[in-house]
Amino acid sequence: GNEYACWLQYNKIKESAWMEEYKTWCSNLVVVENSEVINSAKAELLRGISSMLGFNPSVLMEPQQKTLIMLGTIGKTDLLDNRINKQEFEHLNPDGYVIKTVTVGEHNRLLLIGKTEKGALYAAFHLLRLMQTRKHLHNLDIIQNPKNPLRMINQWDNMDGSIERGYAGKSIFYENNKITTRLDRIKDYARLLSSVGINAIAINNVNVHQVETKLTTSEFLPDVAKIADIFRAYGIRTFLSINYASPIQIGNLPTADPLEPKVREWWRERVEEIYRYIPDFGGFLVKADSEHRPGPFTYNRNHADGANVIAEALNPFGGLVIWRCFVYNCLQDWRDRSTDRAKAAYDHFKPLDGKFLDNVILQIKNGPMDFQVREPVSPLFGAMENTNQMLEFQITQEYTGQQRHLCYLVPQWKEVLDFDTFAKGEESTVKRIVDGSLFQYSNCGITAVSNIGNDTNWTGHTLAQANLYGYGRLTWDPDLSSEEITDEWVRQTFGHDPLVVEQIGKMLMDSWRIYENYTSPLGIGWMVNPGHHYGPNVDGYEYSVWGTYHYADCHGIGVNRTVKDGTGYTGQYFPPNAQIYESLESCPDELLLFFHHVPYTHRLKSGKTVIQHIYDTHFDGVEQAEGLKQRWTSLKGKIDDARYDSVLKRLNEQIEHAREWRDVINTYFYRKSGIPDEQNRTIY
Ligand code: BDP
Repeated sequence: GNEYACWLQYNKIKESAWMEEYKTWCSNLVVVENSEVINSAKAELLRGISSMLGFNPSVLMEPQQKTLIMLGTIGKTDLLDNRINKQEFEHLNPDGYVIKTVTVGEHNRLLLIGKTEKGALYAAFHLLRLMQTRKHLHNLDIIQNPKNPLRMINQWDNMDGSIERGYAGKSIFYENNKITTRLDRIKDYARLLSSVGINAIAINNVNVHQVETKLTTSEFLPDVAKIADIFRAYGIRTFLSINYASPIQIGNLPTADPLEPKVREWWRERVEEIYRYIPDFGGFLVKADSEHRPGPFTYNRNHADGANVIAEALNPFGGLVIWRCFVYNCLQDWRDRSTDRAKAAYDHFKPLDGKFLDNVILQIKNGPMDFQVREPVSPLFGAMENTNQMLEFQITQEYTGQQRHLCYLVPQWKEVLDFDTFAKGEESTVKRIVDGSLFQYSNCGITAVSNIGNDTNWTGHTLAQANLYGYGRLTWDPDLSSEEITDEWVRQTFGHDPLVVEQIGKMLMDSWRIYENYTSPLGIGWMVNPGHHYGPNVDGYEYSVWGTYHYADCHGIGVNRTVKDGTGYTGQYFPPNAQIYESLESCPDELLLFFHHVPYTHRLKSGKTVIQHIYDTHFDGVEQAEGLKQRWTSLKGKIDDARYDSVLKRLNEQIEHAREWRDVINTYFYRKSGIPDEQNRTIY
């Protein structure tokens, strides 16, 4: 069905001019190479073309016809090499490719040529995207090179079939503490991921329980290998999340101390066995000393000691250790105002710069707290010149409406990627740090927590498919604009009706701001129900151990994170960011309460007081949520019923919950401050 296909709809082309043009090119396909990845590319081309054009192209070993497509890799056959300037490939990464239409005399060739076979696969998907978005094929001259070496997905799937922070059904990987036998769905997931350039995946939750600890053993490795086989055919390397206490839990050792020789030996043996099953195994993702997970701290070792012992074991096989920096005290005393959770990652990791082996990468969440609707960028980016870094986003909408609310995150991610850290002067943007160009990291990139489950539409909210799509596209090229990505996605997913393209585009582009408007204001975050994190609860986390406070009282609100008289967090940034955030005058409105504690009557740059801003955004936010529904209902009849109805249902739910947010937040602040709304709207 349409819901299941996501952006790989390959709908029959009805416009005859396009049909004619594409038919000319796509009737014949020359593929001489024969490998798993090339076969995936070929299969996808056949599937897409036959579905869009209604016939099966002939697959040939030799270019006999006048006009045809040729697919392959550079340097493998004269057939391709003779038609293209090989120098064009010299500067490409292994995953790069060239798409070109060349005409020699009577002959027209559309060349899809990868630097490696993965590049050829991406080129095939690119061609299908061109067709789905109705682009001409006769004058193509495209060179594509992914900016990030690692373009990764983290599944937070548990083997009992549940998904931590999953809002789209159960796991497609596991059921009943076993790996699923329904491998078809995993293959379709691989197609979706590879179509947007994803090349790595960690297939189990970072919180590794008893049973998942055994994924690294022969009890489960044969089945893990089956999953890795599927992903490999789509250019994706498989990783496992591991439990740092594995040597104790499955190795029967008395300790997991990284400096203990027996522990070192144990990891070596474990890794050797894994590579016997999965020769191109990616490596391990590790959440250690974080939220009650075991780690090197137990043995008074630091994170570099902790990561390096595993990295040593993986190194001979080209494997990586991806070590998460989400390390903070989750048992904090809320009465202690000197501890600031936002500072934790920097404080833990910055002193270890240069101490990690080269096949270790530090994985850093985009913000210093935890995937809130708005946070500043983590000050750790750029602060470790001699340590590989990668960026972690959350596609799953834990704090952004849990796929019941529409919240398109591409604009948020763009802001993070474009943020200038000034780590090495101007233009030290986050995207240039994690793509490796600023400090010449070779192991780096972007990762994100997936938003899919076994719901028919994968993502619960059908429009949340756009987040997965947009994420992948940004990992390939962070310089793409939100608008370009959105337009591509809508056209591929819903077709080309101008009203559909315009309205859904607007819905997506406005949705993050709308969600922010009716939820927590001005960068303060966290006003959610503890535990499941859905719906408003202003003081839910205020007197708890998690380090997530807003300090609202009858006078004001916000966290003073200044160096002058606050927690000192602003000092973790490079100048001029440190000064910009430190000063009340220059701190941007949208992050004001993240950095400063101010009275409700404090005037924002917008000219409004903080309290009036809170009221206004919450009233506006609900109206805007209602506006989303109006846009959607204007498309009735232009979208298939299944998708139309399911999205409408979610939008109704969103409106209802937006009202709840508005009323709870406004009432809370009215009662705390005693200051009435200038417009006298209803506050309870
Ligand atoms: C938090 C989630 C929790 C994750 C944790 C993490 O609430 O479920 O385990 O992040 O990233 O956002 O490790």
